[in-house]
Amino acid sequence: MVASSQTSMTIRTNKTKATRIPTIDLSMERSELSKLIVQACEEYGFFKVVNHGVPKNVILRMEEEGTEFFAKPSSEKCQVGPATPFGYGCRNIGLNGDMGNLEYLLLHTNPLSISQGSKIIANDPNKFGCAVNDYIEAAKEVAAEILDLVAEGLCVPDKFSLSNLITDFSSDSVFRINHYPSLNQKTELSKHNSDQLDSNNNNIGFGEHSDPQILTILGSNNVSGLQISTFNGFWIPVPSDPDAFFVIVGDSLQVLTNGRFRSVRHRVLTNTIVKARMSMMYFAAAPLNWWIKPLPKMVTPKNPIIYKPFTWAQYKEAAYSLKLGDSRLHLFQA
Ligand code: GA4
Repeated sequence: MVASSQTSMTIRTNKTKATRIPTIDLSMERSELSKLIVQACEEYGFFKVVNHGVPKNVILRMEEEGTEFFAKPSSEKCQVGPATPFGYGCRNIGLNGDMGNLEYLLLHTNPLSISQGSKIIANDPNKFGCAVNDYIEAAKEVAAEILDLVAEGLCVPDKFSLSNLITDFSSDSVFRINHYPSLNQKTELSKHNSDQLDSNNNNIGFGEHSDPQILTILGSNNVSGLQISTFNGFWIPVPSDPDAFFVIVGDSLQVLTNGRFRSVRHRVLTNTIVKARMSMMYFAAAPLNWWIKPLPKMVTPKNPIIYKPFTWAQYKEAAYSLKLGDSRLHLFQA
């Protein structure tokens, strides 16, 4: 395993490294689990979970709905867009000109938005809405369980202080389905636009960034493409596993742990895709007007507070005013 280096400046290279990413078996004994999760969050800000308990049919139904939607003609899909930020998006990411070789659906997780969105997204809105709600509920449970284990592992006195942020009915969590067409598929995407390449001629599906939220639960079909950056600047390709979830530490969890965990930069490369990659992500966030600040337990004379408190709405506004790959946390340094 690569030990994390605690240097404040990371020189990011384009070197990739075949490294086994941490895999956490959620059926293990609790005290052991919480230790392993804390260690994975510290070393990588990323891990894979197996035996998560989410029924296969919840995942398959969501995947089927995604496949059905993305197979529609472009003219129909575009009626659900543009994504500003919610709705159908094709190549455009966010509001400041970022682009990727993908199309996506971005939805707020509040049940009313899902039911309204379903009406314009799907031929059978009820079936689509149920699939999305079931997937979101399952992913939320996994995220809350992981946050409880994190709190235990960090010896935080209130075991629910992290999970409460994301389980509140007014949480601002979002759900996203990304569809990366195969490179040999002549799709609407590649007909009209040139591919997004970086300086190393990498075909960029989704550019390098960190997630602003607390935790992301990512599921995908059996097509790889995701890479994570180690804290000392290597890219690690993450082999796909449709039976697992991948957990991504977001900026907000970095703040809540006062920098003990760091959000992981990640990207999707579409260089070798022969079949379309589809990923489904639940971005667990706090309610808009709730404060994000280091947990008291994480602040000690040896580890003085490094972030100013901010509301989730303030952080989100900062994220949306910047480019995808920009770092944002420095704006909130104490
Ligand atoms: C990254 C994580 C989530 O996909 C997302 C993205 C959002 C968007 O696509 O609309 C952002 C991006 C994400 C971070 C910076 C801003 C906002 C695009 C962008 C340029 C939905 C999110 O919450 O932040």
